[in-house]
Amino acid sequence: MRSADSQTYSGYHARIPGGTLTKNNILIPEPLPAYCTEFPNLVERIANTTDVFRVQSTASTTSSSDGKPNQLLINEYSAGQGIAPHEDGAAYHPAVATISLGSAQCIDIYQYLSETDPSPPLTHTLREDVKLPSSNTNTADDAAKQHNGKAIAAVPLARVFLEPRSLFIMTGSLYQSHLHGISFSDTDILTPSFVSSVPIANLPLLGNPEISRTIEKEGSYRSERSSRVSLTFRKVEKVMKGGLGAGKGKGLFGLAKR
Ligand SMILES: O=C(O)CCC(=O)C(=O)O
Repeated sequence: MRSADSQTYSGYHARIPGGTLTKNNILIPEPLPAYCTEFPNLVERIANTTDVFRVQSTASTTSSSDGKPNQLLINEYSAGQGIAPHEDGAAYHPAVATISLGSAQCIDIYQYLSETDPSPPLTHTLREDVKLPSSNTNTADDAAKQHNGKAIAAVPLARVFLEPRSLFIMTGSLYQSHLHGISFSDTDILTPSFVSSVPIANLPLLGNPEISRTIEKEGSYRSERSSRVSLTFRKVEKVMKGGLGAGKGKGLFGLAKR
């Protein structure tokens, strides 16, 4: 998957159709490719499945309120590749819809441990018997890394198993005040509770019945990773009206890296 609008970030490979962001977080729009707007019309299907992309118009929002994402991020990971915990940034409406293709991979949700501005605790889980670590049990000593000067918990707060052909929607505080990342590993160990590994939050929703059967018998399920491609749909809130021609001569062409 190589093209003029593709870049490589720490091993995995990323491509961003739908337009380019200026340094001021304004999208210079380009049409999304036909493979996600015509057949299959993924954009329409996502808009029909969830209203997370329906923006309320405000003075600073110039996106349409049609409930559709307007940018696609395509990442390709080989076994062993991942992405460090991060937030997607202020350019986006706080929602993301990710389709996974190829291999399965776990995505991890991390909390900030900052004393002044911690991530809020998760208020519910998909399974009541799944115990997540409370945010109060973490201290600054548990922090593994920093992001924008704020300490991040070393152990993920939650883990979601992204099966091939699944749609994962993340919004609310998970998007706005937590971080997400994918471990640099070639194996995911799926467990139902916090024993040897972070429990899988979406176990009851998984399509592969083999996983629950194996966990019931053996206590965990081992998923070997191979190549995974993710299609991450997002909505940039500010869109340049008229596309590229509109910004000429207005000093808008400092393009953001991502
Ligand atoms: O590939 C994924 O599922 C997550 C990608 C992601 O978080 C990103 O590229 O910002």
